[in-house]
Amino acid sequence: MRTDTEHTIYLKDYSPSAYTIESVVLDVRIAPETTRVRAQLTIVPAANTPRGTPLILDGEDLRLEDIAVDGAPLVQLAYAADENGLTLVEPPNRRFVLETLVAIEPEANTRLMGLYRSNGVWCTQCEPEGFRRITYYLDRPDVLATFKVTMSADEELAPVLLANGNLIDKGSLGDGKHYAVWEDPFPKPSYLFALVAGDLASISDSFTTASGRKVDLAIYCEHGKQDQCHWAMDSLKRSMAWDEKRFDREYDLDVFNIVAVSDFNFGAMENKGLNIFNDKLVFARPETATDADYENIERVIAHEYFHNWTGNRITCRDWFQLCLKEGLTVYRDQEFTSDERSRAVKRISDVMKLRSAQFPEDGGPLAHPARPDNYREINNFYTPTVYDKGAEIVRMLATLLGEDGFKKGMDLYFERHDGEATTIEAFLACFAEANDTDLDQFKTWYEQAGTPRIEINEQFDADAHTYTLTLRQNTPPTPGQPDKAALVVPVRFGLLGPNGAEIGYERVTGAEARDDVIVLDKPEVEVVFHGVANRPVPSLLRGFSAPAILETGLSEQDRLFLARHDSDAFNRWQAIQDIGERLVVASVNGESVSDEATEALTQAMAETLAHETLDDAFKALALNLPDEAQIARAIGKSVDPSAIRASRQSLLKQVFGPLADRLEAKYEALTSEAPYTPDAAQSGRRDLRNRLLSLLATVSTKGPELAHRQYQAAKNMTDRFAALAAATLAWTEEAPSLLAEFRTTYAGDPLVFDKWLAVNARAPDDSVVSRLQAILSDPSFPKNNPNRMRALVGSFAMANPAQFTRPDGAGFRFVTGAVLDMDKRNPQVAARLLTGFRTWPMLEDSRQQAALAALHGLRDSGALSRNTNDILTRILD
Ligand code: 0A1
Ligand code: ZN
Repeated sequence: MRTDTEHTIYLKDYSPSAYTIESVVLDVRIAPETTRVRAQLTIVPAANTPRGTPLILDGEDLRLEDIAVDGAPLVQLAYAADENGLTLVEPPNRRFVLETLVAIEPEANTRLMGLYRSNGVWCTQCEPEGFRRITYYLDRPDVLATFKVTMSADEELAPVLLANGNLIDKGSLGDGKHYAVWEDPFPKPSYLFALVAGDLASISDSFTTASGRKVDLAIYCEHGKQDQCHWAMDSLKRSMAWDEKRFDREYDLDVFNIVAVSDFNFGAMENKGLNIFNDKLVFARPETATDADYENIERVIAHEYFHNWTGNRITCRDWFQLCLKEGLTVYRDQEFTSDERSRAVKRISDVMKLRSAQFPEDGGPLAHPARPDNYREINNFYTPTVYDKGAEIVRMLATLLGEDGFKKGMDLYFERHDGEATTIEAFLACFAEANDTDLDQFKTWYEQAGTPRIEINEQFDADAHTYTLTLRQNTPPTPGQPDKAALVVPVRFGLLGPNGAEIGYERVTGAEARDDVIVLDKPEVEVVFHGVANRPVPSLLRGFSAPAILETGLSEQDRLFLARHDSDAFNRWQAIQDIGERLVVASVNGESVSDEATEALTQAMAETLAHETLDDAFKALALNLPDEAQIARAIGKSVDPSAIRASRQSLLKQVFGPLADRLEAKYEALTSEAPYTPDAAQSGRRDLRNRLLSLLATVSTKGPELAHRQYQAAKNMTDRFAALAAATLAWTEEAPSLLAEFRTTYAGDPLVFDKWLAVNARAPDDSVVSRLQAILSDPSFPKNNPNRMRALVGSFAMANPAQFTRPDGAGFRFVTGAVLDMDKRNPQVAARLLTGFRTWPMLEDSRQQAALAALHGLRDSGALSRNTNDILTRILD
């Protein structure tokens, strides 16, 4: 069905631009309804560009009002402007200045790409292809120019005027208007351009870099919200210090500004010196933000700041290289959180996220390599694969090369490519050279889609005192890639002796085993450990050392042993999850689950709960069964999400029911009167307490009452929302009234409204779809706001599998209906909501038919945007 090849762009077709732009001088006259942009581009033909090569500039939704070359107006035949851009038919064969004047309408811009207006504030989003909606340009990341921007606006409507770089001039223009001039000395691609104009409040602070440069920091927001910006500021300063300490990276401008806006398609954007944020990733105070919000803010502030070196100073040659900046920057923000909080807990949470978001993508119709080799719509490639698998690939490099080797590679990368737009090949070459090694095969991770499966066999020879591990890898086919090559898989391991301690061995033969890492780089490798007196229990893929699915064939006994003794916290958690997963899967498959098996798991959970040294946040993650989506992935085909839910709920009761008294006692013991702080220790304690509440709401008759009580008594949003979620997800009798109360209490706060929408969307009862439909159909529902739509529709499609996949199709139709409606205004967000369907081929037949009917209905409903059409076509392929 993949017939639409005319818009497909291929990596193999990359060629450098025939023209470059050295410098940009912009004059942006901001005014309600029509904003005018005068651009002076200093353009140079590349050395090998033949005379007379047309100059093709990108442009979208622009009205050209004036055009001149070196000050002389252009005659009609010398250029052509259409809906895709502007062509100069025969530009000068030397450096020249092209001047254009265009009119744009930010108020009508509901796509939120280019210059748009959010809550009265003019702001921009240019990555990946938004700059072309502001002026005609070579809108590609390998064209790097310096920018000088003069902005003017009505002083009352927009007292604050911000752009990239340093402020070099400002003043009054009379007539109630004023102006500001910003200059960014660092050459940058157009996607990093930003400006903001509006009536904003701010908080300010400063940071002195290691080399003594004082940087002025400010966070801008709507009036009255300043007190909610302090956590973001604190996170920024810690990020700046961390990047100096860990990667020797200092900030390079005199100012660093952050602006919070209410309408934003993604999380945040790393524009040079002027980061623009979705306000949900800035605002925090204990009464309205949860611990998870605080942690997210810290993470994303760090992420965008880290982009200054990995993304801005060194950028991407083309959009195929997106994970060069994103995978690496996610890796860096993960390391930051690990250093600031608990490394083990962070790793487990990241792997849970990878499995819930990236694995389904990698195993379904939307699978693509971390570096794709073709795309129709680049906006659809800001994916968990590019970001999170991209980070896993960098992490594997660090595992294979060791801390020092990895640092050497990073140092060389920063030194060699500063100021450039580069590629994955250039990045890998730095690590290969710095470590005198070959990474050619390793590169396959970037080029091959799909999650590898690793199968393990073991053999103990009591006479020879040898213990042999055989590791096999296999990556299933993905769209367009039927045959897969062997990857370089670092398998971190340990061998546990009878008392749970690591055993020693004399020597290893067979495959390469560096310290505690076996390198699985062929379809099959064998490792023989000599001098082993008793059969050890292997702990494999420690710390989740590769983004793979591990099949060990270990017995329940071995898994219980690991759950009790493994010194690797990740694998300890994994062992408990594996036991739970096997029990739920067996029960869904109608196999009998012995009392003994559930009792053993109950016992393991009891030990975890009572453990003296494991931290609270770890316990919160361990005291659970894998979620419904994880069970579905383990089953793999003909999935019936309702059956999974039923089995899982009943197993929760069997496993945790006998512990109800202990859960409750611990729940009470964790009560704290300490004033709220968002640090790891205190939030871990709340995590565990709220995890116990959620279990109690499901397995104990007292649970609903406890949830109700906690809801009323809560002194912060973490505890209040956790109580509401516990009641709603267990659909207790009080759930509807608590939901109603929450809605009224926080009526004025859009970010809390999102929490309410998201928890409503996850309710398990059969009326959920009609309730959601009613919410969405209310004329006052802010349908243009991406956060609201994602909270309601996205949460339903992604986090309520049993209701989304109802066999009557009502869940599917609710989502396609919302997508169709959203697509008219904001195609990027619509396309993303539609990815909720990415696992439909895994469903049992009647649900598959219902999903297909809804998808075909969408396809037949008229003209869809390129974004939505691209996702739809790939899903149906
Ligand atoms: N570079 C940003 C992500 C981003 C991408 C596209 C956007 O608008 C369409 C906005 C942000 C990041 O990684 O944070
Ligand atoms: Zn990023």
